[in-house]
Amino acid sequence: MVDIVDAKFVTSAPNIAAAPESEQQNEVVFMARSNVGKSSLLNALTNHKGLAKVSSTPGKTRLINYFDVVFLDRESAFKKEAKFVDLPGFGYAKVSKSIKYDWEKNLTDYIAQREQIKLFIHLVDCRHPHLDIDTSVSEFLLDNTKEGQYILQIFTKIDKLNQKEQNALRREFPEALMVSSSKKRGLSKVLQVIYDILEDKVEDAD
Ligand SMILES: Nc1nc2c(ncn2[C@@H]2O[C@H](COP(=O)(O)OP(=O)(O)O)[C@@H](O)[C@H]2O)c(=O)[nH]1
Ligand SMILES: [Mg+2]
Repeated sequence: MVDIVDAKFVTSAPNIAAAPESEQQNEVVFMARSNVGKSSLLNALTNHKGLAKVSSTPGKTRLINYFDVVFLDRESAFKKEAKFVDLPGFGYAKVSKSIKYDWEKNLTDYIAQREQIKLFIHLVDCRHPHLDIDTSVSEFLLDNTKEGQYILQIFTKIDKLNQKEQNALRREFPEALMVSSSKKRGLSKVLQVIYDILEDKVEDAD
């Protein structure tokens, strides 16, 4: 079992040029449309209620926020440092031909160029699994991830679906994980998967 035993805000940056210097490829990027539950998940995973402010005004923050986190593997007592990176929410502009027009250039540059990223976590509201903007993001990620980088899709707010609906979603997206931050479901699985990827304990790199 893996826990996060320490988490603290480090800094904010408006773009990749201002991102913190680092020699390690240990960044986990969280991306989602506004209001999908990104801040709530960051708080739940780190067990830190105020870490990412759960904003009542979606889309307000346009900065990339960095958090230092420490994982603890309870079996081996091994500690692993990583950075959680909270990207600004997307999806307010109209979806157009290319993601570059409906999503900020800063973000696409960041995703395509920031070599310290190990894992992209794409959060999707379980009630809206087929929005164009999320499909664009998935395609953009598949096109832009480099060797050694991983993509993980996570459905949020799973407490909003009944068991039958959850099963159908699982069948359609067998590789995705499902969480409820409010009901604290699926969180330890997410932590384990992130940890294993950071530790290169997974086989299927894409
Ligand atoms: N039912 C339910 N609501 C959630 C969950 N996670 C977040 N929310 C709610 O969704 C809204 C947006 O959450 P927030 O974390 O601020 O989303 P963000 O804009 O992606 O950072 C808030 O009203 C949260 O209380 C969840 O797991 N279940
Ligand atoms: Mg937020």
